[in-house]
Amino acid sequence: NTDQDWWRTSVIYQVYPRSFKDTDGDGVGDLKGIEEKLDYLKEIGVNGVWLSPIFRSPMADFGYDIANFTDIDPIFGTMDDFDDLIKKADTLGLRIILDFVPNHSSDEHEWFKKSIKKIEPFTDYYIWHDGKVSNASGERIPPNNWLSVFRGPAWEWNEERGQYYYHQFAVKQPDLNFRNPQLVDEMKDAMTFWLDRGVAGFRVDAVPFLFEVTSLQDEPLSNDPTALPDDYLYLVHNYTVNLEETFDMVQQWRGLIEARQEPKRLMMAEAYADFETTLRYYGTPQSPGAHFPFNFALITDVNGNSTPADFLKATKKWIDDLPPGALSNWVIGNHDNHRVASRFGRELVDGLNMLALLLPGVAVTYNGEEIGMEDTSVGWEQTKDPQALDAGPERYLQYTRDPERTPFQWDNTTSAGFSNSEVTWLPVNSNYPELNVEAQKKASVSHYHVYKLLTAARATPTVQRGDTQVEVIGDHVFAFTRYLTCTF
Ligand code: ISL
Repeated sequence: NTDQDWWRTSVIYQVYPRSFKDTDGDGVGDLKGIEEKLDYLKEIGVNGVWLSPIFRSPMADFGYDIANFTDIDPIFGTMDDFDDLIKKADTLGLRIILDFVPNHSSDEHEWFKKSIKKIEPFTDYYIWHDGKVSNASGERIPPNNWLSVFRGPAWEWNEERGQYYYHQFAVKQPDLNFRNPQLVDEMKDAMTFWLDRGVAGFRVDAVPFLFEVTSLQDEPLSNDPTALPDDYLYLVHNYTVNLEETFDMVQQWRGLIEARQEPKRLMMAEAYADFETTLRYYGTPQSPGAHFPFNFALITDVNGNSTPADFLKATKKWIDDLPPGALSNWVIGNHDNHRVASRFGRELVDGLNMLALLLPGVAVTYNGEEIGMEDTSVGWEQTKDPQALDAGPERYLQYTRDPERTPFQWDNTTSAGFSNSEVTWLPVNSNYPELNVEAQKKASVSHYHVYKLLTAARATPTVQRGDTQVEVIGDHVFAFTRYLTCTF
C-alpha cells in the first residue's frame, strides 16, 4: 500500500456541511465549522473527508442544485475559508474530496438563463424540446412519458423559450446536455478548477442519469402495483439511465484526474444500479472508470428484517465477484437514506460499523454513524426536502430525507453544540442530551469507542491485506473472519 493509492485502506467520512458545525450562528453549518472539527475527524481515524456540495446554490435541493460550479456558497463561507480548510486538512494528513454534480445545474445558473434566451454557446447546454400535440385534447404535451426521480413529468414548460426542458430531478434542476461538446469541456474545466485548488478527488453525483436516448421513446410501464402514475417506479427506465455514453464519460473524467500526481486523486461514483451494471463503472484495465462505484448493498439489499442469509448474499458478491483488480467498498448510510440505527435498530449500530470498517476495501461513513445517530422525526410543517415537499402532506413521509440530515450531535449544550442559535435549519433530535459525542467519549462503552477501535484495527496487515470469509452460523448469526495466511 503506497501513498499512490492512499484510499485503498482508507476511511472516507461524508460530511453534510449544512448540519455538521455552525460557527456564525445562522443555524446552518459552514466551512469554518468543518475546519474546527478536523481534529475530531483525525481522532476517530478518518483519512478522507467528502463534503456534500458547498457551491453557490439557491438550495432548492440543498446544494445539489448548483448556480456556479466554481464558487463557494456564502452560507458556507468564502474561497479563503475553503483554502484554509485544505491547508488545515493537509497539516493533519486528511484529504478533502468534493461532490461533483454533473447531471444538472440550478435553473438560476447563468448558463440556463442564457440558454432560455438562446444566447450562444449556451443554446444547447440543456435538453430542450417542443413537445408534441395530444391526439385526445389537441393541447401541447411533453415529448414522452418520462418521469422525474422526484415524481411527476421529467419535462417542464418554459414560457420564455417556448419549449420544454428535461429535468431528471427537481424542476429547479435542469439536466445538462452531455451531447454538447462545449458543455462537456466546461464541466471538465470545473473539475480542473478544484483539482488545482488541492482537492483529493470527487464523489460524482447521480452518474447513471448523464445521458438519455436521442429517440426520446416512451419508457415501458413497470406494473409495480404500489407505484402511482406519477411515481418514478411506475416506469421501467431503459432509455434514461446507464447508457453506453455514460461509461465513456466517466472514463474521460478518470483520465483527467489520473493526469494529476501528488497526491493521486480519487473518483467515487454514485450509481444505484443492479450489481452487474454497477461494476461497469469500474471500467476496464485499459480504460479505467471510477476508482470505485459505491457499494450500496448494505442499504438496498438488507434491512432490519433481513436474515443472516440475506447479509451473506449482500456482502459475498462484493468480496468474491469483483473483476480482477477492482477495489471493494462499503457504504451503510448517507444523506439520502434513513440512518442505520433507524433502519436496523439501535442494537445493530456497532455490528453495521464492524461490517463497513472491517470488510476488505474502502469504508465510507456518513457523519453521525460513529455515534449511532438516529433519524429525527420532522413534521410536515418543518419539512425542507424538495422530494418530500413535492409529494405533499399525505405522502411526504415515504419520500423525506430530512430525518437523516438533522444537525450533528456534539454535546448536551444548546442545539447539541452544533450551533449557538436555538433555531437550526432542521430540528435537532430530542435525544441529543444523551446521544452526543461528548457523552460517548466519557462513557466506558459506546459506539464512539467501538468506532475508534475499528478504525485503529484497519492499520493491521490482516485487515489491510487479509482474506475474508463470510458465513451463516445457525439460524441467527451472520459472521465474517478476516485472516492472513502465513507461509514459512
Ligand atoms: O437516493 C436515491 C435512492 O435512494 C437515488 O434515487 C438518488 O436520488 C440519486 O441517486 C441521486 O442522488 C443524488 O443526486 C440528487 C440529490 O438530491 C441527492 O441528494 C444526491 O445524493 C440530485 O442531485
